Amino acid sequence: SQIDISQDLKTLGLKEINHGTSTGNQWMENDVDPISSHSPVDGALIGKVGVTTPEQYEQTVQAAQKAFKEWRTTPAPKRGEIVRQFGEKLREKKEALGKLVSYEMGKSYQEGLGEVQEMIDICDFAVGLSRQLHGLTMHSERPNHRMYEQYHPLGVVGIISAFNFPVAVWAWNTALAWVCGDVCIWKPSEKTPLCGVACQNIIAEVLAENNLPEGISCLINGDYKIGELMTQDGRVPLVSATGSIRMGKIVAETVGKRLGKSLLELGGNNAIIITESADLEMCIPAMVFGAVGTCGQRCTSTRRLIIHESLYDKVKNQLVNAYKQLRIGNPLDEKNHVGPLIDQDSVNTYLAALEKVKASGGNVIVEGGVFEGEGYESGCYVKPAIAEADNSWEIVQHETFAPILYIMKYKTLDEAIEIQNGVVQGLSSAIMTNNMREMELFLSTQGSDCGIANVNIGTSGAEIGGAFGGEKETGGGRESGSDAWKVYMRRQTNTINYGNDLPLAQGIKFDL
Ligand code: UN1
Repeated sequence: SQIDISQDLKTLGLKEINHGTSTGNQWMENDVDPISSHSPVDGALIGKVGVTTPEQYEQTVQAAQKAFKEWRTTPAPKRGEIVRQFGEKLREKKEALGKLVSYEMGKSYQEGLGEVQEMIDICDFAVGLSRQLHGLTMHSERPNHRMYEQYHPLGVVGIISAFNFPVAVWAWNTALAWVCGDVCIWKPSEKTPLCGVACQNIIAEVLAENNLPEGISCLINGDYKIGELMTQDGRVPLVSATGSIRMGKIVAETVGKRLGKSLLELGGNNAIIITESADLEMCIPAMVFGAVGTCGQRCTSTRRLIIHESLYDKVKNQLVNAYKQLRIGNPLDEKNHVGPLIDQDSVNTYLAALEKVKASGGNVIVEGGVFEGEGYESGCYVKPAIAEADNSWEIVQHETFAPILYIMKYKTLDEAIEIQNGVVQGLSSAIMTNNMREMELFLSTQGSDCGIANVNIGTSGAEIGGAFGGEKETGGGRESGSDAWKVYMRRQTNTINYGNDLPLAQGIKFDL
């Protein structure tokens, strides 16, 4: 059956050919070949999006800088009100946007809706935050002096996002940045450019309804060369980038060279430790969702299971059975659990990884492969696979963005934690246990070295209220909840002398 989302595209203001550069309500055109966005669901062309030229980038930054001058003087709670209105519009368009996310990216419709829900949640969070951009006050060592700190906006924030969360990651960044008084320029993934245009249309409406200047929310499109214009640009004090470790190292180096700030959210190699006391009935769905959800294309996807030897065979059998129940196909059809990979390149990477596992000596217990025939015409549907593997193998050390799960055995919890931490990435981790000592050890300084450590839930599906991000080659950045907002602001320490003398700090004498 033909998939028709034309009504949703219309609701989101999308056309066959869309301009790709915008400062809000102003869209810039040019005659460069646009990006064609094909759906991995059925291979159909969804629409085209214009590519930003260097001249248009220049115009965009100038508009953003100009808007910043006005936006930074708008009281933070008033900025919060704009974000509140944005959240309201997202609620109205949740189904249409969720469907576009599902169709352009390939994740299940449920997960598409979940992604839009994350946008709504972060808007709510940001509205509250707009009255809580707190600094501390300190007691001065000098008499009749007062010390305090305040947070000021940074300026233009660049956001580079990935295809796998084509709308939520932008929202995490931009909703916080806006209440902090920053203006944003967003470069979405060239694999999901229509999601970018759809979001820009929504915020542009809010900005116009409130008579706000062009430049508070800007969109640019293209490949890494367009992103590079931002990373090299001294007028962009913060670049927040989500994507591969390879990309993150280039961004960090380029932004670091000009001593700018970068917020990096890079690859994960997330593991679940299944201990002897684990409640398997509860854990199996968590493990399977973690491994196959979003077709293994979350940075938080479960890639490794570290299983206690006493349970190993039992867990293995239960997993094999659970994988037999999985329905793979059109993600807009709600009876399917898993949709396609993003594109053909990704399918090739998946196949090459499976070959490598076998060549390394891995024992594949759930075979992979590419689906063919009716309903699979895009060529992007693959079988989630499981292999018994060794943590030290290069392929296991590497993040393959596909549904391949590696399982391994352990004897002592110390050994399990060592395996869990024995990768270059440090994003998410979990332990399945009903034993308080095991749980506390896992969460202690001797435990997981990741930015996220969970007990009795999987590695993926974090809520927006916590700080999101990871250590080591995951890049160290934190987005979303807790005090992640601080990276979008500059801190200023203020000392005020309200007395009639000038005592120096540290008791230094300087008599004239
Ligand atoms: C990502 O894959 O880049 O925790 C973000 C999760 C989601 C976000 C993932 N809330 O799985």
